Amino acid sequence: MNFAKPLLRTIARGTSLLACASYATSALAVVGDSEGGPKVNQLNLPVGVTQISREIYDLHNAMMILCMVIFVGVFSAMFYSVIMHRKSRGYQAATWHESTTVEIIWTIVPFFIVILMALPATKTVIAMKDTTNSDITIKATGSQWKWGYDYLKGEGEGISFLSNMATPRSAIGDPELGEKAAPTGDEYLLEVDHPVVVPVNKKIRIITTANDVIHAWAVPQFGVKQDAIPGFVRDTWFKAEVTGTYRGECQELCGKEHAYMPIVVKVVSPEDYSKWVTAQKAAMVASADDPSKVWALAELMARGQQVYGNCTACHQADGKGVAGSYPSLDGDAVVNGPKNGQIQIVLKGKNNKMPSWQQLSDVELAAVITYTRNSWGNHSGETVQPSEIKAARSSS
Ligand code: HEC
Ligand SMILES: [Cu+2]
Repeated sequence: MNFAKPLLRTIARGTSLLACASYATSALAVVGDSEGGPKVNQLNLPVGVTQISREIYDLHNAMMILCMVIFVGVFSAMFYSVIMHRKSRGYQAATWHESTTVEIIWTIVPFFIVILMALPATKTVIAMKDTTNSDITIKATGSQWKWGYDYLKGEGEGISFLSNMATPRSAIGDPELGEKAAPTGDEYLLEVDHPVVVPVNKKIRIITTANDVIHAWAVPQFGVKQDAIPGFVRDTWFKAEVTGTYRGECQELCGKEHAYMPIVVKVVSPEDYSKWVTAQKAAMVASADDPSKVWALAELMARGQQVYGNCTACHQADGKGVAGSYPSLDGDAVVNGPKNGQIQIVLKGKNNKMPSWQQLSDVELAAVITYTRNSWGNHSGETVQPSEIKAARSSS
């Protein structure tokens, strides 16, 4: 069906242009297209930047056209018969039944149509499932409501980080409190603090799994969508052919903040990728932790300030939170109360609103808790040591 592709794309683009033109005058909350994400008034699938995504796009269009042709054919015949051969024109109903010829035709024709659709689709589905010979393997772990990434194989092996949505919660607004959303820009709800970085033109295998409920890792521009299931390991792959930033979202309803766990993948040149790997490795060495070490308050504070980046979206950098939605940690009774109360909340979460942070290491948790207990108006002066986090983990 190669001859049809340019034609189909032209038709598809024309349709979305038409739609854009007719909506251009209405006021939109998000002004422009998001870079590597959805476009304003986008109607069709993105063509994408991988072989697979282009194949999906072409299959989708080809099948839509095939369906349209059948639709028009069947309904034309039906309406023609109903209108032209109506009783008031003096037509007599035919009385024949059980025509073997007709029955054979209406079995054979759909059979060939199905084969016509199944052959190219099967070819693409098999290619999508072929995760062999990958250059880099990355594990993506879904949890309520963020992604964790571990580079398991290939250049960058050993790198691991959490990826949180970077849009501040205060910009989302709480409809229950009568608040309106105030979009921060074209990347609203599609921006993260730590994007996945991969080299261009390399086969990247993504292994998906989850900590709590089923999530799904999906990036439309790559033609990739794979469920992330707790206790199971699934995989998918992509080979991006164009450098740039590409965006996706969790695509399996996973709870209250399902909409707030975006996926951002930066595709860079091989040289830039090597630079990024070197920088990440250096940062990991710098923050490599000796779990039995007793940390000084100043050390924990410095480390805790970095880790607190995970918390600013809700509790804000000044610790004041968002009235009505996210409690202020500044002057908070829990933060200024007994250590263990706070350790339990940060470790396990609270009321399904405050997420669990069990994925952070003992040192990171000790540091961030110490940080909140000694910042803004809080001056406990005491440290929380990694050993205390370890004890709290094993006692639960
Ligand atoms: C997704 C938004 C969100 C993020 C991110 C978040 N929190 Fe919370 N946090 C909450 C909410 C909501 C509550 C209140 C839960 C309740 O009381 O029902 C809360 C409560 C708390 C409390 C208890 C306060 C109290 O008075 O009960 C502490 C301590 C806390 N968070 C610390 C942290 C730390 C440390 C981080 C970062 C590692 C963090 N939070 C990240 C939403 C968040
Ligand atoms: Cu999810």
